[in-house]
Parts: sequence; C-alpha cells; structure tokens
Amino acid sequence: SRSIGLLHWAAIAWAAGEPLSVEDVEVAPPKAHEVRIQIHHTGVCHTDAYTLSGKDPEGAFPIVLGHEGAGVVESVGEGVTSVKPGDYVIALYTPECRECKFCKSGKTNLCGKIRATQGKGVMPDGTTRFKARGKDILHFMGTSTFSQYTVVADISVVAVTPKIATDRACLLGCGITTGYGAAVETAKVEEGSNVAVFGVGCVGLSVVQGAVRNKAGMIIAVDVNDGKEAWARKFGATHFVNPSKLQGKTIQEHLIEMTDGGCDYTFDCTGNVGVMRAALEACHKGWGESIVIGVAAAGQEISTRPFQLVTGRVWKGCAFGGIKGRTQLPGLVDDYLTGKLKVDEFITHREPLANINKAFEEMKAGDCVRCVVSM
Ligand code: NAD
Ligand code: AHE
Ligand code: ZN
Repeated sequence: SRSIGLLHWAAIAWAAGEPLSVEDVEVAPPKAHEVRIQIHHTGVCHTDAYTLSGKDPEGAFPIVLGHEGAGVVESVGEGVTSVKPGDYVIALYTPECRECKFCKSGKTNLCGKIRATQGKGVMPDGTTRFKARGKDILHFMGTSTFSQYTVVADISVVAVTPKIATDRACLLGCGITTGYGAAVETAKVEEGSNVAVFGVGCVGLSVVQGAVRNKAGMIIAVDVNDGKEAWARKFGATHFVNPSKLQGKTIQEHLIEMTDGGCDYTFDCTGNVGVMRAALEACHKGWGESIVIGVAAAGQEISTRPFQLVTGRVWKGCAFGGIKGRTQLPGLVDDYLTGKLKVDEFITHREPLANINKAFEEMKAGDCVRCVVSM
C-alpha cells in the first residue's frame, strides 16, 4: 500500500470555533524520512481546544488536530531507519533529530529541525499529506492524531514495546509526560522540597506524580475545583487549597505561610497568567523556582515586580516536560510496566472517533482528567 493514498476517517477542523467534522480523508504515502502511522488511540488535550478556539497565533484551518496519539507504523518512506512497519509507536510533537543546535546543546528538549514547517501546518517539504473534499488539509503539531492514518517526520515518532496498550501509551504523548517531566527533568525536584501545583488536571496530577517520585516534602495541590482534592490526594498530594475560598489573603500569601517562607518549586498547569504570577510569588526567596507549563492565549502576558527575581526567585517553563521523546519515552514506558508510573488512573472518559466533539465537551467539564478516543 506504500504508493497509494489511503482513504479513511479523520476529524477535520474546517474553521475556528466550529465542531470537528468526521469524514473521509485521503492520506498520501510517506515521502523520504516520513512515516505513515495507523493511529489506534488518541487523547484529547486542552491545547487541541485552544487551537480550535482560534486563540492560537499558529492555528490555521482546515486542519487535523490531535497530538497525543499512539498506533502502529503502516509504511515508511525512503531513508527511514528508526522505525519499521508493524512497530508500535507514540507520535512526538516535540521531535528529536539529534543533529540540530538544540538537540546537541544538552540543555533543552526543543528540537529545531522542523519547527518552522511544523508551526505552519505542513510537512518538512512544505506540503501536506491530507486531502478532503478536494482541498489540502493542514497538519497540527507535526502529529495530527485525530485521523485513522497520519504522516509524520521520522524524527517525530518513537517505537515502544507493544506490552503497553495504545490506549495508555497515547497519554505519554503529551499530558502525563509533560507534567511528570516538568517535575523530574525540568525542575529536578529534590527530596524534602516543598512543591505547589496550580491546576490539577492531567498535567498537574502528573507533576504531583513526579514530585512523589522525587520524594518531595509538602506537595500542595491548588485548584478552584474542590472535586480535584480527592484526585490530587490519590496521586500523592499532601495538602489541597482552593484559592477561591481564602478570605482576606492571596494564594501566594497563604502558601508562604504554609511553607515557612515559600515553596521550593511551583508549577502553573492552568494557562492563566494571573495564576502564573501567583505561582512565581509563592516561591521561596533566594532559590524558589516556578515552572510555567500552561499555554496562554495570544495577547496574554505575564508580569510581576522585578524585585521578585532580584531576590532570587526563578521563572522558567518547559514543553513536553523537557523530555526528549525518542531517547526517554521508552524508559517511561518501562516505568509504567514495572508499576512505577501511573497511567491507567488518568483515563476517566472514552469515546469513539465518531463522538470526538463529545470528547471535547467532556474535557471541559470538571470531572474529566483524560478522555481517550478510539479510532
Ligand atoms: P485541565 O483543564 O485538565 O486542568 C486544569 C486545572 O486547572 C483544572 O483542574 C482547573 O479546575 C484548574 N484551574 C483553572 N483555573 C484555575 C485557577 N485560577 N487556579 C487554580 N486552578 C485552576 O488541563 P490540562 O490538560 O491538565 O492542561 C493544563 C494546561 O497545560 C493547559 O493550559 C494546556 O494547554 C497546557 N499544556 C501544556 C503543555 C506543555 O508542553 N507546556 C503540554 C500539555 C498541556
Ligand atoms: N502555538 C502556540 C504555543 C502552543 C505551545 O506552547 N505548545 C507547547 C505544547 S502544548 C501541548 O499540549 C509546545 O510544545 N511549545 C513549544 C513549541 O515549540 O511550540 C502559540 O501560542 O503560538
Ligand atoms: Zn497536549
């Protein structure tokens, strides 16, 4: 089937703010250094909703969204050596070429090789592999997992053991790895350190999980939804605070009191710029670090008194937790298989592809951690 375009279903976002349309799409064969994947399962992440809303400056339409997917390699283009047909794989929106300045720096997981074309919604050669209703359809985050078949660059995919089912593996493609990596890889939370996690959805619960792994001291979950307390405690949070119920003081003042001077590490997992400020200001003077994970809409900006930084607090951020997908995801899969990493627990909802709009609605309701879509 290498030379023919496959006709299958995809959820197409024809325009910002409109429901996705599940319809036939032609998926062209992979060109050189490309891989065609049969997606078995995909998660739905808030970033998909963010781009669909029209607030993402990089969002263009029509497009096949989705970036948290796992499946099986169907065919590969010329020159592909890292995966072969039949391999079980996870798609990587943060690729890893191992050749660019970024990959070689040893300082970041951000790979520069295809970032420009990825941001424009096209493959590295500037064209798209999707066609529907006679029109070219754009790719999303180099992955486009809301399609039964997708084509990705060979640096945007990692093979993993089939021992992990694809309905679990897909969640390592974004939410779980993002939060866990932020705690373990980016912040490198130390034993006994006090941590506050703002927003305990899939990403925040994963930060909690990483903090537990690194033996943090206090792990304070902060969420405006009281229903999240039980979830946070289940993942190992030691405290829970609902900031909307504090009387006469700010959440940063409250956390500073609770921790005798401020947290060693804080994480924003909300995408709210006011929360990002609170998270920075809740850090301990002299050394506290705040990690921005949430994605804020175009036009939003963060602010604080520069004095907060002058006095030693550090503001940083990460994408995909700072994890290098091809190098590190197989290890995370092993951790899952040996019971060291929770994954199953994140799945609260399931939908078939035909009901993907329902999956978006469920994601926005307060009782959903992750909805997994079967293709
Ligand atoms: P989610 O909606 O499941 O979780 C967000 C949580 O924040 C919810 O529990 C909500 O009640 C809580 N919240 C909202 N406003 C709050 C406030 N003012 N104070 C405290 N809590 C508040 O979302 P998610 O899937 O966990 O994603 C979280 C964010 O991370 C999103 O912005 C998403 O786009 C972003 N994200 C970033 C990366 C990355 O690589 N940087 C990867 C994945 C997701
Ligand atoms: N296109 C958006 C930015 C969105 C964004 O920051 N995406 C994260 C991943 S979120 C996953 O759920 C990311 O990978 N960022 C690094 C990068 O290179 O995009 C905008 O605002 O322009
Ligand atoms: Zn995501």
